[in-house]
Amino acid sequence: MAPIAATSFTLHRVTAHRARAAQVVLLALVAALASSLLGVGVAGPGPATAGEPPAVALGPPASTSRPNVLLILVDDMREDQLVHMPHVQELIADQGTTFDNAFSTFPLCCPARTSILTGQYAHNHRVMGNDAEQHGGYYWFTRHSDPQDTIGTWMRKRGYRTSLVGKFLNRYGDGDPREVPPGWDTWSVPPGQQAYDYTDQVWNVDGTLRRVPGHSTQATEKFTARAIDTAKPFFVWSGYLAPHDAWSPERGWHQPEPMRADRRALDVPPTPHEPDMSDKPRFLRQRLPVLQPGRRATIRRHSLLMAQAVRGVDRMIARTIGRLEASGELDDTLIIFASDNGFALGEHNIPSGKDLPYEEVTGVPLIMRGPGVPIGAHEDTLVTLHDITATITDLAGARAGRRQDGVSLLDVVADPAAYADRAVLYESGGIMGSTRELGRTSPDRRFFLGLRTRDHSYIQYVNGASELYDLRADPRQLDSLRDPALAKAMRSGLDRLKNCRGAACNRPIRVD
Ligand SMILES: [Ca+2]
Ligand SMILES: [Ca+2]
Repeated sequence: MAPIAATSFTLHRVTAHRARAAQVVLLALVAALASSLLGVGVAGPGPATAGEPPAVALGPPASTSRPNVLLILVDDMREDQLVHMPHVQELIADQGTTFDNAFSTFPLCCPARTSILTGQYAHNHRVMGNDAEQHGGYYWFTRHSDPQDTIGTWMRKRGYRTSLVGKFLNRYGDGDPREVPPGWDTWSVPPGQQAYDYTDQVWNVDGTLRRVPGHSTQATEKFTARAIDTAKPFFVWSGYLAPHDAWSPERGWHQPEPMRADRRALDVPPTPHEPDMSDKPRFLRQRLPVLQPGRRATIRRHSLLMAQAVRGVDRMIARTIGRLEASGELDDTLIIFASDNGFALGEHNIPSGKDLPYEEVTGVPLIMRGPGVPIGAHEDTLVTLHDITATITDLAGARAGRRQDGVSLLDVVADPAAYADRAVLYESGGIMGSTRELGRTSPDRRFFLGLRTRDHSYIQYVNGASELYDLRADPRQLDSLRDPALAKAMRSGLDRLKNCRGAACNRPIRVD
């Protein structure tokens, strides 16, 4: 199929979305009229009393005022760790839509978070790592991108009360720990290394430093409670540290610290390993010797601590949703739950890590509920973290100052067929610190590029090595293929996306 021209593609999407929005508004008007005529309250759309039931049960209609937005972002959580979140499943997934193919396109904290902040791929927002040496971190963002031009400033201009809570961009606060970046009405963020301390963190609360006793997960929920306790409409970005590794002045870096209440047995899978690495590029084979049983036991312990840390976040999210219900705002709030990147726990003999082109690392949980969102649905279209940005501005009617590389997830769920041949670009600043093995410095700080289509994954390293997987036959990526024709087709798709901007990032790419 030939690529659809950008203009008609855009028009089609906008039309579908507007038509659905109009339908939702109409439903709301009918409900309001019925309630005034009958003198009874009508809660939500309810079951259809006459005519044909809708094909898809949608979340509550949007009220006449703008809906609230709550983005809950966890750190380093894998998609398969959702099994440890019963409340998120019941209160968000069962009441909304789960995106089964959601990707962090630069699966490392700072580039991924900046993608949500800006709605752009890393090559457009220019944050390529967590630290200045990697061309990344908060101060790289303020110097080389525009800190006045983010989802915070756009939503604030649109009349939203904006709050950022918890983990922000890496290295933020290393300079002035009292700084409050533009765009945020309330600011509750642990600066510098405090971001990684699970207990008794120092927080910057609206420009004042305060030590907050207790666990980081609990503190994040408390500051989230403060942020949502406001006149509507609000936009709250609530970032949990869990289940990321921990840091403390006494112990340095170590495995995550769950809350005491969650330190109990949980069912975590045995650590995988890859006995035959002969299909992998040589520099990876050398770096990743087959994991021995003792090492695998340590990784399983890490996996358990992450699962316990995730459970704590789950309990806190239930608390937050309870607060929204009590204030009467739950039905009028778009809630998005996501992780900034996935995490390897033994796959391909990687002991632990991110910034890698494998499914466990690029794949992230992404779930959404709220006005107009299909209830209890699963969507398998390929979507990205920067689609979250386009979704929020779409729902709010806010104007993004930057060209958006993503698409609104509301458009995706309204018309998935329009996105059936969408592909996703992977880009990365390093692979487990292996830039030396890769042999040379990449001027744009991208040490691998990749293309993820529905069925295939193709990775190209700057040293010329590549990997190619058929995900239908080999979902665990154990056997990289030598298929020159397929590799050529994937490379051509990759060439179309690797420097894309705006709508060009979302044109169909078909590889057979
Ligand atoms: Ca992360
Ligand atoms: Ca293999």
